[in-house]
Amino acid sequence: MAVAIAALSFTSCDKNSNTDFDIPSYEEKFAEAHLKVNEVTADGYTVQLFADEELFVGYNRLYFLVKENATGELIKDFSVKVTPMMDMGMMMHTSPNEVPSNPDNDMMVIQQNMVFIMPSTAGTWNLEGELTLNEGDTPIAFDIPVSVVEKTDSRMLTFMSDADSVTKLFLILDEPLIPVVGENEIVFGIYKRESMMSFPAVEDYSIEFEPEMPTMGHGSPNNVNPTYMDNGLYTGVVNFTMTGYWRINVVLKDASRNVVKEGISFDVNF
Ligand SMILES: [Cu+2]
Repeated sequence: MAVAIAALSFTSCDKNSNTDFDIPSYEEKFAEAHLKVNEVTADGYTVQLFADEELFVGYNRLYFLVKENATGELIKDFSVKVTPMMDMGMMMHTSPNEVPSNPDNDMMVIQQNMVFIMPSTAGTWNLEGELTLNEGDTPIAFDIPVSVVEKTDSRMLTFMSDADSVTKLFLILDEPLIPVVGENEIVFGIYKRESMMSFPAVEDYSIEFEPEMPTMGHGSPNNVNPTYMDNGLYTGVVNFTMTGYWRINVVLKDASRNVVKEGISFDVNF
């Protein structure tokens, strides 16, 4: 800030100065609000990958900006689609991922949300991508290697369905990302493994949850069980009556109200 003010006072009486001396570019502003994860060059373009934080096992929001190398300018109205792929040596598999879109109709950015189901300690994650500059063009292929960590308080649980004993399921906790005392939006996501190359969202389950403070022996009132939104995400309300260590106990049921899993929980510390 001090630099910006100095620059302003220096140039304010110079009639020839242009006004862009310290106005951050779109790219700079975006980079300030996000973490740049990686970037790769493909066919004269640079694909930049940003996220809200270091990529982790759970539900991640990924953002793509694309620059034309010849001009150094960001391009707009492009499309990017990536497929997350993990190479585990003996086998490869993908991961649940959503259809990309422009966040808030911002044509400079493509957002694609996805769930990384394992940390990079178990293998190598790569985003296999296609960049399309104009509709109908042949897509430009690119690969972005990424690193995925496991959070201390895990944001994903994986288990077999107790209802049929064969369906492998993935339950994620998305919100609250930054819990506060009082009512928080709580967002869960459910996905299943259809094959190593297909992990679709589960849209017809129900989720019941109960927060408790295990070390203090109490829960909280006014929690609201989630209802289905879209993309496998279910939204409700969790009430944290104080800061500290909370355990969120979850019961999953299928469309016929059979218990799919119980006795599972997420830990939240704040
Ligand atoms: Cu894996």
